[in-house]
Amino acid sequence: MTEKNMRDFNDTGSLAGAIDFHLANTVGKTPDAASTTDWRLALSRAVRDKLIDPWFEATRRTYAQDNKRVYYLSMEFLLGRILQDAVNNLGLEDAARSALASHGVDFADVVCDEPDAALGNGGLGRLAACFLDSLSCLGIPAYGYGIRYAHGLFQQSFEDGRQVEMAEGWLRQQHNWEFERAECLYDIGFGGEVNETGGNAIWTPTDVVSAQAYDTPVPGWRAGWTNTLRLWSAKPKKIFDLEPFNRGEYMEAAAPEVLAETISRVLYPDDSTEIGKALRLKQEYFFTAASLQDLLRRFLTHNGDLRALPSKVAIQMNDTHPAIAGPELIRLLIDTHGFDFDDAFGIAQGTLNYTNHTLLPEALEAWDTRLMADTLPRHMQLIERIDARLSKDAAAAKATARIVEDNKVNMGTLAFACANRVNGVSALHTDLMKQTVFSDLHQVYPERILNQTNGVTPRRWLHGCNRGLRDLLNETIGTDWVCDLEQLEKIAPLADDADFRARFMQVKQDNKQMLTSWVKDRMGIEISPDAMFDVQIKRIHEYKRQLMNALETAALANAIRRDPDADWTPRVKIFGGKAAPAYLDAKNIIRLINDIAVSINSDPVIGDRLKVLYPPNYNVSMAEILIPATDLSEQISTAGKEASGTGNMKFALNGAVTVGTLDGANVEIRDHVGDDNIYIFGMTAEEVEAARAGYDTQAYIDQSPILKEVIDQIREGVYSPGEPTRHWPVLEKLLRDDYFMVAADFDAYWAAQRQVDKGFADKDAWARMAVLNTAHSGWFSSDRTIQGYADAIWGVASLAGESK
Ligand code: D6G
Repeated sequence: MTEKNMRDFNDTGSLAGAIDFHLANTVGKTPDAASTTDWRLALSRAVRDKLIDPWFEATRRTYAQDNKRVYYLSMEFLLGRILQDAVNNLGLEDAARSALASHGVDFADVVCDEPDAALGNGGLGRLAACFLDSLSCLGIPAYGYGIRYAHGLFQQSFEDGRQVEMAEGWLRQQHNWEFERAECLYDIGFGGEVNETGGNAIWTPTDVVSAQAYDTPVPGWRAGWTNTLRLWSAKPKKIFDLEPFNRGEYMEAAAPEVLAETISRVLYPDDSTEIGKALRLKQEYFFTAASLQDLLRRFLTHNGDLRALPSKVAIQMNDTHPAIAGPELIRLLIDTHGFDFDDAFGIAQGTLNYTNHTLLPEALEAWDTRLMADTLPRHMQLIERIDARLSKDAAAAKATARIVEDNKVNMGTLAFACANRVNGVSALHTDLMKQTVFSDLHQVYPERILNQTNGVTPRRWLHGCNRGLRDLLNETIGTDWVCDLEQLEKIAPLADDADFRARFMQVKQDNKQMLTSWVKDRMGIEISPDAMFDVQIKRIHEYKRQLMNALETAALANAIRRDPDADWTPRVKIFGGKAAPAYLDAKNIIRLINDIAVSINSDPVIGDRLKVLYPPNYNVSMAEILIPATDLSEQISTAGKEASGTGNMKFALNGAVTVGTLDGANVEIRDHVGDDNIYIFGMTAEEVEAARAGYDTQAYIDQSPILKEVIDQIREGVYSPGEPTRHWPVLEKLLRDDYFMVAADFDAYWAAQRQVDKGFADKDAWARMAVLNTAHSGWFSSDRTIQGYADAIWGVASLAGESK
């Protein structure tokens, strides 16, 4: 960044002038007529202006150096709000606050007016957003490539405790962070047939749509480097059928447009659950094919020989959603650039890498061969060739891995076969990949799998969302921690300093007070900020075991009712999360939680000893309010099922103590924060698998009077008095198929929670644990993760410090 830019960033006057300018010239309003949204649009444009010079500079330097670039292909980028993050990164908060205040406008109101960019379902999409931030912070030349969904993740409300979904419409307002690239258009074909002419395959698709780029600058810290997020929007090749329109057949005239735009219309709201829809396959191919055409075009502007592609380009496939990149890149190399299959395969494999995010069998993508052949006939041919190649290698290694099996194309196997490196997202998950789902492939290619434990960006997840802790850290250890999170270790010795502990816990208390007001405003429920705030926020899924938490909550209420005068540690239990609309078992759990909440919150005998909240429509912005105010972080998935988790890291970073199983990155959180500063319970991944044979839910329930009482109450309709059978489906599922072993782990969970009660009651000891959780969380920065990818997978270097 030039000195002039630096001056601009610190110059309140210049930002205030820019806001006034944009309010008049971009929004078209005078200050007295401007709404909160108008001010937001004006501020956003003024802030975006500040990104332009550093963005151009980074682009120029990347071209000039012609080093290797990274392309991160992800079906999801769960960005959340952009304005506050940009303001933070640029160091413009004070300037923005005072510029708006001079017009009597509150900065916080303006920031909160922005709809979340919810182009993702949960952890995978949020991880991609954290990675973009870290790539820019580290100055690694990179593009994020994804889909510009017109409708992001659905909005959730509750009606009588039931989840109701509504379409989300973030683009109905002006979205002024992006630049439309009308000229950046690629043809994407579907269907049709393949003909061989003179040894060449010619694919003639029946349907062709255009992919159009929209670019959003992604600034790193203080805009020292700025990358691009390029999202593709589907447009019709032929805008309009004039002939039917003239006949008065307006629907028919609009049909091509509607059909094409359907491809980027809606984010699929599934998360770790089976999907298999034709449209989803089209979405996957649409954004992957556009991205590959775009990056090859860019490569070829400076390089003549595509054999050099692996030395200039690293493509990361975020899960299997872009796994069609293997066959597509091979297709482009053979059919457009004249390579033979073996060379094309070598180039593609040298360029592509694959991150696996789940071992849950139902979430591993597999497409019917018929659907694949109908949608992408040329790719199906190439998949067969890749499979033949794999099976040869497998035979040599005495393994049996295949891509095409039982009329399905296994996308995980395809991605693996086409990748240079394959990584898991926590140490445990990577080990399990080698032992289970990919054991065969690991035998064939023993060097290919490696681990890169996930991380979170400290800019959003501490600096941005927890002002109190940010200020305390800045004052205590300086500001370097923002881009070097291991610096947090410096506060570890202060866990023994009573004054520091008091200040640390005062920050927590202030955050809890803010959450208390938020809850009162949003839900009309009074809670005490002195209670323990116990939070489980994530997608609702059986493996994450919100049900176990709900059952424990009901059991705790029973215990309180029996002996209200005992020395209870008051708790506020907070749930947050959405269920995939078609995932009925998860939706049943949501309704049960809501009914349990009503029963507990309305019981005067329980009073402030226990409250249960389930604020609807959990999203990134809600997480930013909840996490800094949390005392206890619930990370209670069945061991072996949560690949990593990233919420767990955000909580620990913000001084929450974890109650959790030895699953995903919880294992590494324990290693870093130490056994004394985390509550671990339950079966290990090995014990879970050992317990499968002869597993008997009823036997576990019979052994646990505490659990049994709650199960009986649910059966009797205690939580749904108007409709006693309402929650029977939850019980029926639990008794028939407790695959995620809620019953087996319940007693251990209950016991751990009683230890937590005792721990929280000892204010000093708890404060120590809280401080040490923050102090030892530095390793969970996504900067560390991205540096790991850069070194071990991509072989790329930072350009941020390079001379121009
Ligand atoms: C991004 C950044 C901008 C650049 C544009 C096109 O929007 O500075 O001009 O991409 O870059 P290429 O796609 O041609 O590399």
